[in-house]
Amino acid sequence: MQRFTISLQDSLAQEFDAFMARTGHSNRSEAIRDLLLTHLAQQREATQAMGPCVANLSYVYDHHERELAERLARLQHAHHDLTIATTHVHLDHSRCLETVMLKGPAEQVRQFANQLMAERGVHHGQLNVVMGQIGADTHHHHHD
Ligand code: NI
Repeated sequence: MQRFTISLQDSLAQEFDAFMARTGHSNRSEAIRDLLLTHLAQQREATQAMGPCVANLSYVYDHHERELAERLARLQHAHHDLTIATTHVHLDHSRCLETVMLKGPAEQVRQFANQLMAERGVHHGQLNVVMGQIGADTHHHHHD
């Protein structure tokens, strides 16, 4: 066990206390530990994990941006093996929100997601990866 001393700005400390109250943490060390574990697991899955996964990619873009909508569609067609479905929402007269559901090897899913998010005019990109082969468990399920 190692001990750290952490310095926080007052505003961040207040936000942290509010987070603890909201989530029912009464112990600061425990709350920090939970945050750290969650974040590190997300980081690992977002950057390193290999093997089968499903993932959800969301981003916002301006459809007035030159040929961007077409470039995004072209990229998704080029990776149709990874793209399960795309939902497109017209947020206002210029901005669109797209959510792309992906399935495949995590390294390929990540690479494709990064490619989409790197397109100029794509903002607020966020990838949520769930590791594991979906539907390949060997348990006996009874669906009634
Ligand atoms: Ni739109």
